[in-house]
Amino acid sequence: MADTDNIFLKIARGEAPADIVYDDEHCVAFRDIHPQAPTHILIIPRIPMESLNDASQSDETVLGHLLRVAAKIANKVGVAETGYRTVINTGPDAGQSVFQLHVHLLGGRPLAWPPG
Ligand code: DGP
Repeated sequence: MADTDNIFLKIARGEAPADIVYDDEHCVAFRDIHPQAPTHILIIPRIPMESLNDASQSDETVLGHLLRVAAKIANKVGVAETGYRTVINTGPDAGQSVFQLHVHLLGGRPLAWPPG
Protein backbone atom coordinates (compact mmCIF):
# COMPACT_ATOMS: atom_id res chain seq x y z
CA MET A 1 0.00 0.00 0.00
CA ALA A 2 1.28 3.51 -0.87
CA ASP A 3 2.68 5.68 1.94
CA THR A 4 0.22 8.57 2.30
CA ASP A 5 2.44 10.27 4.88
CA ASN A 6 5.22 11.29 2.48
CA ILE A 7 6.15 14.97 2.18
CA PHE A 8 4.63 15.47 -1.28
CA LEU A 9 1.22 14.16 -0.28
CA LYS A 10 1.41 16.38 2.82
CA ILE A 11 2.05 19.36 0.52
CA ALA A 12 -0.91 18.29 -1.66
CA ARG A 13 -3.16 18.16 1.42
CA GLY A 14 -1.95 21.56 2.62
CA GLU A 15 -0.26 20.01 5.67
CA ALA A 16 3.30 21.09 4.69
CA PRO A 17 4.46 24.37 3.13
CA ALA A 18 5.46 24.74 -0.51
CA ASP A 19 5.60 27.40 -3.21
CA ILE A 20 2.57 26.17 -5.13
CA VAL A 21 2.32 27.40 -8.72
CA TYR A 22 -0.75 25.42 -9.87
CA ASP A 23 -3.34 23.04 -8.50
CA ASP A 24 -6.55 21.39 -9.58
CA GLU A 25 -8.66 18.41 -8.52
CA HIS A 26 -6.14 15.89 -9.94
CA CYS A 27 -2.71 17.40 -9.27
CA VAL A 28 -0.57 19.96 -7.46
CA ALA A 29 2.56 21.73 -8.79
CA PHE A 30 5.15 23.45 -6.61
CA ARG A 31 8.73 24.71 -6.84
CA ASP A 32 11.50 22.21 -6.07
CA ILE A 33 13.28 22.99 -2.79
CA HIS A 34 16.69 22.25 -4.44
CA PRO A 35 16.26 23.75 -7.92
CA GLN A 36 18.54 22.37 -10.67
CA ALA A 37 17.55 25.07 -13.17
CA PRO A 38 16.06 28.59 -12.99
CA THR A 39 12.65 26.93 -13.44
CA HIS A 40 12.33 23.67 -11.50
CA ILE A 41 8.78 22.68 -10.67
CA LEU A 42 7.38 19.34 -9.49
CA ILE A 43 3.95 18.15 -10.57
CA ILE A 44 2.33 15.37 -8.54
CA PRO A 45 -0.96 13.50 -8.65
CA ARG A 46 -3.21 13.98 -5.64
CA ILE A 47 -3.81 10.24 -5.41
CA PRO A 48 -1.05 8.16 -3.78
CA MET A 49 1.24 6.65 -6.45
CA GLU A 50 4.75 5.69 -5.34
CA SER A 51 6.34 5.63 -8.79
CA LEU A 52 5.67 4.98 -12.46
CA ASN A 53 6.10 1.28 -11.64
CA ASP A 54 2.98 1.44 -9.48
CA ALA A 55 0.80 3.08 -12.11
CA SER A 56 -2.06 0.99 -13.46
CA GLN A 57 -4.35 1.33 -16.45
CA SER A 58 -6.80 3.34 -14.37
CA ASP A 59 -4.02 5.93 -13.80
CA GLU A 60 -3.52 6.65 -17.52
CA THR A 61 -5.81 9.66 -17.52
CA VAL A 62 -4.14 11.32 -14.54
CA LEU A 63 -0.65 10.57 -15.93
CA GLY A 64 -1.56 12.26 -19.20
CA HIS A 65 -3.01 15.15 -17.23
CA LEU A 66 0.32 15.70 -15.43
CA LEU A 67 2.07 16.24 -18.78
CA ARG A 68 -0.65 18.57 -20.07
CA VAL A 69 -0.34 20.58 -16.85
CA ALA A 70 3.46 20.67 -17.28
CA ALA A 71 3.00 22.29 -20.70
CA LYS A 72 0.47 24.75 -19.28
CA ILE A 73 2.86 25.75 -16.48
CA ALA A 74 5.80 26.02 -18.92
CA ASN A 75 3.73 28.56 -20.84
CA LYS A 76 2.73 30.40 -17.69
CA VAL A 77 6.27 30.75 -16.30
CA GLY A 78 7.73 31.69 -19.71
CA VAL A 79 9.95 28.72 -20.65
CA ALA A 80 7.77 27.21 -23.37
CA GLU A 81 9.37 29.15 -26.22
CA THR A 82 13.00 28.51 -25.32
CA GLY A 83 12.32 24.92 -24.27
CA TYR A 84 12.07 22.79 -21.19
CA ARG A 85 12.42 19.19 -20.05
CA THR A 86 10.01 16.90 -18.21
CA VAL A 87 11.55 14.04 -16.21
CA ILE A 88 10.14 11.25 -14.06
CA ASN A 89 12.82 9.52 -11.99
CA THR A 90 11.83 5.95 -11.15
CA GLY A 91 13.74 3.77 -8.70
CA PRO A 92 17.28 3.76 -7.28
CA ASP A 93 19.33 4.00 -10.51
CA ALA A 94 17.35 7.07 -11.52
CA GLY A 95 17.83 8.63 -8.08
CA GLN A 96 14.19 8.73 -7.04
CA SER A 97 14.23 10.03 -3.48
CA VAL A 98 10.58 10.85 -2.76
CA PHE A 99 8.15 8.00 -3.27
CA GLN A 100 5.17 9.88 -4.62
CA LEU A 101 5.36 10.00 -8.42
CA HIS A 102 6.42 13.46 -9.59
CA VAL A 103 7.14 15.06 -12.93
CA HIS A 104 10.12 17.44 -12.86
CA LEU A 105 9.67 20.47 -15.12
CA LEU A 106 13.09 22.03 -15.80
CA GLY A 107 13.84 25.08 -17.90
CA GLY A 108 15.32 28.54 -18.07
CA ARG A 109 18.78 27.41 -19.23
CA PRO A 110 20.20 25.07 -21.89
CA LEU A 111 19.85 21.49 -20.65
CA ALA A 112 22.61 19.00 -21.52
CA TRP A 113 21.91 15.69 -23.21
CA PRO A 114 22.37 12.89 -22.32
CA PRO A 115 21.44 13.62 -18.70
CA GLY A 116 23.82 12.41 -15.99
P1 DGP B 1 13.61 12.74 -7.17
O1 DGP B 1 15.07 12.54 -7.09
O2 DGP B 1 13.10 12.58 -8.62
O3 DGP B 1 12.84 11.87 -6.20
O4 DGP B 1 13.34 14.26 -6.81
C1 DGP B 1 12.83 14.70 -5.60
C2 DGP B 1 12.91 16.20 -5.61
O5 DGP B 1 12.09 16.68 -4.57
C3 DGP B 1 14.29 16.79 -5.39
O6 DGP B 1 14.64 17.57 -6.53
C4 DGP B 1 14.15 17.68 -4.16
C5 DGP B 1 12.67 17.84 -4.01
N1 DGP B 1 12.18 17.90 -2.64
C6 DGP B 1 12.45 17.01 -1.65
N2 DGP B 1 11.81 17.36 -0.52
C7 DGP B 1 11.11 18.50 -0.81
C8 DGP B 1 10.24 19.34 -0.06
O7 DGP B 1 9.98 19.13 1.12
N3 DGP B 1 9.71 20.42 -0.70
C9 DGP B 1 9.97 20.69 -2.03
N4 DGP B 1 9.40 21.77 -2.54
N5 DGP B 1 10.79 19.91 -2.77
C10 DGP B 1 11.35 18.83 -2.16
